[in-house]
Order: sequence, then C-alpha cells, then structure tokens
Amino acid sequence: FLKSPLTVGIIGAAFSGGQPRGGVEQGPARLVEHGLIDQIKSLGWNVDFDEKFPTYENLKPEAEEDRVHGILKNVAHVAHVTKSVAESVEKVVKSGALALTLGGDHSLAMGTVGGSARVHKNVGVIWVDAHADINTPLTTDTGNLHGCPVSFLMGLKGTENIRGFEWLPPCLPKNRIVYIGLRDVDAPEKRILKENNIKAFSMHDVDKHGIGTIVQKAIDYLGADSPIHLSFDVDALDPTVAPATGTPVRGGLTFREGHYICEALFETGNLVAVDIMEVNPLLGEQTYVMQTLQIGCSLARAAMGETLL
Ligand code: 5AB
Ligand code: MN
Ligand code: MN
Ligand code: MN
Repeated sequence: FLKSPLTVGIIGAAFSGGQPRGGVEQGPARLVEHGLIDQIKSLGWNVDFDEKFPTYENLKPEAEEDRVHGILKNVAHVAHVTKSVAESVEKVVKSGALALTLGGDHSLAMGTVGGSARVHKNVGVIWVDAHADINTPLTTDTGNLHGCPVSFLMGLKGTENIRGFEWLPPCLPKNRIVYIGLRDVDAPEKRILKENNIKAFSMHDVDKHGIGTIVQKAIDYLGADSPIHLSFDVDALDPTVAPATGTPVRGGLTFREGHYICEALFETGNLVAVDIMEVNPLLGEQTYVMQTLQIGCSLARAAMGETLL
C-alpha cells in the first residue's frame, strides 16, 4: 500500500485532554528531541515532518455545555483535536506514505484510525494495549476519553449524537480490530468484547502461545491482504520496560515481545499507519523517562524495518 521510495509522514499530536495527567502532551516533542527523525532517516526512509506541529495546549477554554456530556470529560477539546488529527492522517495515508502519529493520549486514536479508515475502508487495526479502550459514554467509570476511542470508532450504543463528534461516523466494523496485550479490562468492556465477538488476545494468550503465534493469528484474522493500522499504547509493555506512562499495569509485554509485534507487522508490507501513544515524559525519575523515550523510538523503528542483523 505504500509508494516507493518509502516515505513517512510524522504527525506530532501533543495532546493530553483524553485523561487527567499532565505531561503526555510533551511526548511527541521529547521523542523527536531524542533523535527519532534522524534514526528513521538512517533506515533509508524519506521523512516528512513539520517541526511546528500544533500543540493544542492553548485551545480556548471549553464552554461549560461543550465540556461535559454526562460523565465524559473534555468532550469539545477531544472532538476538535481528533478531527484535526484525522485530517492529517488521511492526507498522509492518501499520499501513499506511512502515517506515524506520536502521542499524546490514546483518545487521539479516534483521529488516527478515523483518518486511515477514510482512505482504506477495510483497514484492519491491531490495538496493542493493557486496556481495551472500548468503554462507551454509558459504561465509563472515569469519564476519560482515552478509555473510549474504540467504541466511538465502532459507533457503539451511547456514542451517537455527542456534540463535536459529528465528523466521526462509525468507521470500524467489529471484526476489523484485534487486541494484543490486554490485562486490565473493565467489567462492562469484557461484556462488550464478548457480545460483539471482538478478537482479543490477552497476556494469558501471549504466555500460552508465544508472541510469534499470536501475531500470526492476528494477521490471519484480518486477512493477508488487509491494510494494517497499528495503534501501540506503550502501557502494553510491562512497567519495568516502559515506566513513564499514565496507566501502568503489571504483567505486560517484554521488550522483545513489543518489538517483535512491530517487526512482524512491518514484514507484512501492509502497514499504512502506526501510533505510538501514551509516552508521558513527566512521570517518574529521569532514567525511567529516558528508558521510555528510547523505547518509543525503537518501537517506531522496528515498525519501519529496523532489523537485528
Ligand atoms: B489507555 C479505564 N478502563 O476507562 C478507563 O491508557 C482505563 O489509553 C483506560 O489504554 C486506559 O478509564 C486508557 C479504567
Ligand atoms: Mn490505550
Ligand atoms: Mn492502556
Ligand atoms: Mn494509558
């Protein structure tokens, strides 16, 4: 699906409004500062990147009626930012380049997947995460939209008629997503996954079958000729591997398991978009932050063909 010479369009999505912890909006700038652009160039890719990416932090305050929708927080900001991210991702994917989005919190995936689905109607999503992010406005306990992007993309009950999200029609059929790495799924989310027969591999499945088999099953499920969108939440990794993130959960993917997923998806030749989400450089001591930034960069490189030999 990508045109040669291989080109990547990088979208820096400096946004934290989908969750309450400050700092995740600094993820993109810190990943770039860490050398990501030159690293990608040295893999032989052309890089299309605007240093002056929008930061979204000086959005005007939301009007009270826009801000709250029941329990949901920051509805207007999330709607506004994800709409703009969708336009950026759509433009890159349409041009035949790989869309690499650096987050930012995972509510941004409404924009990234929304954007790639506009170009590839049959896009298959591989969602690597400790969490299922499929709460609806009716099931969320926290009201944080980074726990809800999948339900919005699918148009599940309760996501209709939310002001600001008119731009996002249901664009992800329930059989076009596969999860890998789940281990902290809310009770209503478990019910949604079961009722809708959504394909999900938990950490238990990874332990049982090994990451090689799980990734192959995921690719087979989506179909060998399906365009693939990888949405990687760094909290899928074990907190000892990627500590600087807002919602860490023990028992996650190892360093190699995380990279293997990226490498194997690159090898399919079908990747059209990659999200590296939820890196929060303000959480934890400096060494832990550096470790997490380094991993954000190496996951991206692995998804762009960096090999060990
Ligand atoms: B993340 C929780 N299920 O809905 C919720 O980090 C956590 O993008 C969501 O995966 C975690 O708030 C969202 C409790
Ligand atoms: Mn997530
Ligand atoms: Mn998560
Ligand atoms: Mn998180």
